[in-house]
Amino acid sequence: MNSNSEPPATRIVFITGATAGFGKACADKFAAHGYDLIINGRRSDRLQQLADEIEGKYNVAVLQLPFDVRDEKAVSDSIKGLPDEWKKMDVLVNNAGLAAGRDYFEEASLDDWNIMIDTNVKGFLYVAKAVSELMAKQGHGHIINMGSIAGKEVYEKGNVYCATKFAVDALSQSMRIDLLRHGIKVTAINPGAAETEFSLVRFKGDEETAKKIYEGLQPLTAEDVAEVVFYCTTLPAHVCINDLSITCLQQASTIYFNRKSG
Ligand code: NDP
Ligand code: 8X3
Repeated sequence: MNSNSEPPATRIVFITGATAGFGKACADKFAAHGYDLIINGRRSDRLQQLADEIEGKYNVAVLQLPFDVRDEKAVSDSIKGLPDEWKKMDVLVNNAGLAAGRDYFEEASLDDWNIMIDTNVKGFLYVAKAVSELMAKQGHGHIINMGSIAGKEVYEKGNVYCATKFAVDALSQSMRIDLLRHGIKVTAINPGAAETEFSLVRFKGDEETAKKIYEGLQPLTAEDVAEVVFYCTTLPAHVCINDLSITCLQQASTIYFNRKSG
């Protein structure tokens, strides 16, 4: 843990997967609205860069919490080891995740399946569990889980990635029920195609294949998703958006697109 900032006096958001894409855009959005940030990701250099950028732009405190969400002990030690002031989290954006590969079921790689299950389900749970313990003690909080439209309907070659996002959907519902007595809001956000580093990661650095996913589309941007995530936190205390799907105008489902040529 890199505790390089003064303890916060304002609202705190903890964002996993803040080194790129949705998480990074959420960091900027929440900071712009005066939140102090706890930012996570595996790439420490990017966390440092983001912290410098945000602290240069906004008058907020940023705490870097680099860990791999798949490492149960690192997750637990990092969150339990937070200074007391930083444990008073108002919002968790449980966002770290990835797709690895897009292959027919019988041809897919077990390594790809393991990394997705370990990150999107087990890592997701390690973070959610540790943070919900803190929020239950303080009697309030808002957990925003990053699902996907892939967690609402499966598509060809989506197999295990879709299954992990169906798990996020089921767990969001379960968490909402189990955390009800603590006054904790649980929101699942389910984006469709958004141009981030997601496809580059999924296709293991193959830029051409990654680009094809967005061909003929004006896809969602990370900032579009951050806008929606932030909006969900602005509603009155008694109002909770439970589940929200968001696509670009040219996408109607995981497989129906209105792509423009040329
Ligand atoms: P990016 O690849 O741009 O960002 C992913 C983030 O997750 C990075 O900050 C990465 O950080 C972090 N991450 C990945 N694995 C781990 C890990 N083991 N431990 C800690 N952090 C990790 O993708 P997006 O921003 O698009 O994706 C964010 C979430 O949104 C994912 O859960 C994804 O499934 C979901 N999603 C994406 C959609 C899209 O089309 N882009 C649509 C719907 C949902 P680092 O590598 O530094 O660890
Ligand atoms: C990412 C969206 O449709 O590529 O979750 O699976 S999709």
